[in-house]
Order: sequence, then C-alpha cells, then structure tokens
Amino acid sequence: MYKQAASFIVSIVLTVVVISCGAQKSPQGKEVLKAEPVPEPGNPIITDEYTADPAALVYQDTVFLYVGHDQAEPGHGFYNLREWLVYSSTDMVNWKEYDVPLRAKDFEWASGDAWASEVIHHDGKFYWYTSVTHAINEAKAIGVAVSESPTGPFKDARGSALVTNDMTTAIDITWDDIDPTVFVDDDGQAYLFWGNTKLYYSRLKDNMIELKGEIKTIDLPHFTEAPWLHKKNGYYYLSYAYKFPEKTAYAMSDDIEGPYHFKGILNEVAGNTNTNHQAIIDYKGQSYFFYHTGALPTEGGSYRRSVSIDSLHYNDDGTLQRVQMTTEGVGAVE
Ligand code: FUB
Repeated sequence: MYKQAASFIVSIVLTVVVISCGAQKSPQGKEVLKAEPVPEPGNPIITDEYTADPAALVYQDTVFLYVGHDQAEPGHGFYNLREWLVYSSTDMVNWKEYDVPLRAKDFEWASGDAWASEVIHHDGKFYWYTSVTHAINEAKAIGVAVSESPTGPFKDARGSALVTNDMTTAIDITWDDIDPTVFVDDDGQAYLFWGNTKLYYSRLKDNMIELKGEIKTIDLPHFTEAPWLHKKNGYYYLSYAYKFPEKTAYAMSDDIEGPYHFKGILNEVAGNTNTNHQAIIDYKGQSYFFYHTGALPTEGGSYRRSVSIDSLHYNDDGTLQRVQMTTEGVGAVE
C-alpha cells in the first residue's frame, strides 16, 4: 500500500518535472528531457546583442544606458561598431531596448567607428558626445549629437567635429581624441574630458556644442583611455582605464581641474577582454558600476563585449571600495 502510494507520488512529480523542462523525442524516438532556457537576472545584462563602452544617465527616475554595438564577426581581430544602442530601466534588472538612436554615419564628416560616448541632459536637451573616425584624415575625432528625448533620434548638432586631431598636440598619435565624458558642475559650467594615452579636458560653452578656452591635460598614472568623471559629497572622481590589458583605476580631487590624487585600482581586468570601460551612477539610493566583459557565451571576447553592472561602495573618507565583479549582478530596486 505504502509502496503503491509512493510510486504514484514519484510518477506525479516526474510528470511535473517533464512538463516544466519540456519533453522532446531523441533521434531514436525515446523521450528525453531538455531544459527550457529560463531568463535570469544577472551579468551580462544584455544577452541578445554584444554591447560595449557603457554610459549611464539618470533622468526622471529612469536609468538610460547608452552602449556601442559590437558588431565584429567571430574571429575578427578588431573593433567593428557602426552604431550606438540605448536601453532604459526603472529597476536595474529589466532593460527595454529602443530603435537605434544614432549611427556613426549620422555624422556626415565621419567615416565610421561608433566608439565610446556619453550622454548628458542640459537645459531641456540631451547631448551625446561620441568618438568616431574623421573621414578627412582617418584620425579619431569627437562629435556631438542632440535630441529632445533621451532615446532619440539624435542628430549631429554641429555638422562638424567638436574635437579634431590637430587640436590636441600633447601626443603625436591619431587615436588620442576618443572616449569623451561630460560633466556639468554645480555652478552650471560644463566640462568635457577625453583622451587616449593623454587625458585632455576643456570647458564647454553654454550651447554645449563648442569648446570654451584652451584644451588642457591632466597627468594620471598609466592613463590609457575611458575617463569617467563624477562628483559625490564634494569630491570629484576621475576613473579611467589603467595600463593594458586594462584595469580601472581612479583619482580624487576637491577641484574639477585638479590636482587629482591617485587612489588605486577600482576594478580588475574584466573577464575575456583586454579593454575595460566604466560608468558610475547613483540610483534610488544605491551606487552602481557599469563595465563590459567578454563573458557572453559562446563568442564573447575583446571585440564582442557585453555590459555588466555591479554595486559600488564608498568608504567613510570618500574613497571607493574595489568592485567585486559577479555573474549574479545587482538585484531589482524599487
Ligand atoms: O569600443 C572601442 C574602444 O574600446 C573604446 O573607445 C575604448 O574605451 C575601448 O573600450
């Protein structure tokens, strides 16, 4: 009796398991179990596209995430990014994708390369500072696009590059004008920082589409690229890609123009990619660190990257705790 009841319960349980896993026939006609893929929150956060160089913006209680679309074929040994993508979230776990908001070719003077970028909201408009290749000399240059909406469509705000290679002479390479980060200080003055090997910065005019005054440099130990400027509790933080393969390091100052004091490594070399590119925001009372890795199966790598998010923690003296990269990622926030 007990045996019969037990075997009945086991068969019910097995039936439920078979239904929930999905029963399929093997080539020999036998029933085999195949697990249905269950979408789980975690890193990388976007799994249907390769995404790189995250920039995040909090606007009206929503996080907007701007990324480059890594479009290199498997095995291709260099970057192929032709467009940027935009996503939004109100809980840091569910991300909604929109129509492609901007392509490198939308800058008619550019030949391509939708490299790292950042978007800011200022005086009712959204300004998107981008790295592209200039068609005239194939050197990298910085463009700026504008939109009335955080999700676009964006259009070239100037019809010409904001920064070209001849304007930056601290180093004689053609790829030093990349990776813009933009920041509007409490007094309303906007600044643009950018660079590769040399870190440049300049003020922006009130119209946000012209530089104001001279281009200056800041020396940071082993600066490679990917500067990100943010401010918290009166401190300015300049985080950046350090050495190569890249870790993320950071420096702090109480003046936006420095001097900046080096504070050490913030994030390790990210898994399976030689670049590292971060964005830092506060949202709903928590601090977040966006970065990319080459972790997306099965063809992820240095030219097929994916954006991840983990928590960022501050010490009482304002310094940052080293980021712990996880596959679980961050939980949903209300
Ligand atoms: O995605 C192309 C380039 O790789 C970016 O501009 C750099 O920051 C590095 O991530």
